[in-house]
Amino acid sequence: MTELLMKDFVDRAALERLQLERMQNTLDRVYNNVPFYKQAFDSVGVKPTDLKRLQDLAKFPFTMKSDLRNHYPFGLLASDQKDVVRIHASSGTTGKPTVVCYTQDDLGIWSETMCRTLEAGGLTSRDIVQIGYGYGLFTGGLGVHYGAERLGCAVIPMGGGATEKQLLLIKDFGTTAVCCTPSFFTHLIEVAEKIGLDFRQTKLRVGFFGAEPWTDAMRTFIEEKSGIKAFDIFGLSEIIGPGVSADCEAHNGLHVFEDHFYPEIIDPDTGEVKAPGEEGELVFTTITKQAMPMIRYRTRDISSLAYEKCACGRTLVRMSSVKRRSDDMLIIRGVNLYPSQVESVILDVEGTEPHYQLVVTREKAMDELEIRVEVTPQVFTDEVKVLENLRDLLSAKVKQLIGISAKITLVEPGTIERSVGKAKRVIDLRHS
Ligand code: DLL
Repeated sequence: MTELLMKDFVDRAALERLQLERMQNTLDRVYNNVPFYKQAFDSVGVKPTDLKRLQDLAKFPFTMKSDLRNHYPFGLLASDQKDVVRIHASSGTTGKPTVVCYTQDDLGIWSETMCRTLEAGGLTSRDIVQIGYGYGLFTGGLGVHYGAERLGCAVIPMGGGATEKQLLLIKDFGTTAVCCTPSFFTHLIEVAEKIGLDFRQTKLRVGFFGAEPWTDAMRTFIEEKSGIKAFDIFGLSEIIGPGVSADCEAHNGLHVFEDHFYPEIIDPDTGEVKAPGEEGELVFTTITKQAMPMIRYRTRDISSLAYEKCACGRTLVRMSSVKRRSDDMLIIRGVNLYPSQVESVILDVEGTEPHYQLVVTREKAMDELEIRVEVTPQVFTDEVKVLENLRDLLSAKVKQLIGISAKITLVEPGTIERSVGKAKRVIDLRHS
């Protein structure tokens, strides 16, 4: 076991002492260095010294994405500008990007937690890791890259896209691990089939998939089609990038690297902290980051926390995999719906492909949902009756499991646009 990996198996009492000390230091630093935090703490009458126990964090105010935007680009810096060595940004849906900064120490933390992420999926310095996340302002590419290098792997900095070249390198370079979005990997599977490349005949054995929600049904699809083991990796730019939490071989939630990132689950409406096991919005406080620490950052991601020891032996808390965000919920004729629910239904039915899109329109004040689903080439060339039966079956399942009537449109393989990064599953035309 490497020295880094040992950090995943620490005694919880010792971990909590370390967290408290680090949290106290962080609160003190931001209060004294960042006017935004001083004002936010003062406005609710709390001081860093009010944090006597970890639970006292609940007294402190939340930080939101809008706070980063309002202090664009560098207003939340807690370090001297000269100590910043890297800047990333995540593109918001509207307007200015959210900017995040790193000191040299922050990059060290990041490569450490990404290294632990890859170790949790069984990688060692013998592995050849192909990075299919985008490089650039997005944190995916460089974040995973540094972690893999820290582990001593041979890193192939492919970046996103270039599907056929990705496949060529997997075959010729003997890539053992691939890192990309799950939706892009389904595209790699598809093109591999087309050009007659069988992953089982290559050295590829594991994939680290994240940056977007994906279901257990998708994991099964990926593992069965490609023969590799699929691990879920989670993170967000504001907290560090990828490397906030990681799946282990038990696949029973993602271990949060709690010695750096302190998680809470809150009720998104009241802001109250919820008990372990209860579902709610995930909130993180960074307790070691220097350049841009985040205090109680609201992620909008829905999850729950489990503190029981994992079958893998890790003592770090597990967060349930993020299947939805509070802001990707569609309300259609009063029914709440998440794209991931549709994904589970589709992948449960024989003859479909994991390429789908939800199109929402409004006609005469009535919301209409169309679910476009690709079918397999075999089904597509079958008789019309087969297609009709499949459409009726999907429609009935959506009605039964999600409680909504939707128009199902079965489309030819390859019709829905493939993503190289995060998939765009929803086209909402109601407000355009
Ligand atoms: O997506 C960081 C990342 C890169 C994570 C590569 C994993 C792999 P952002 O662009 O800031 O950062 O987007 C963060 O993506 O709040 C979630 O909503 C979503 N997300 C990230 N990982 C997962 C995952 C990167 N494993 C936002 N499952 C987060 C579900 C995920 N959602």
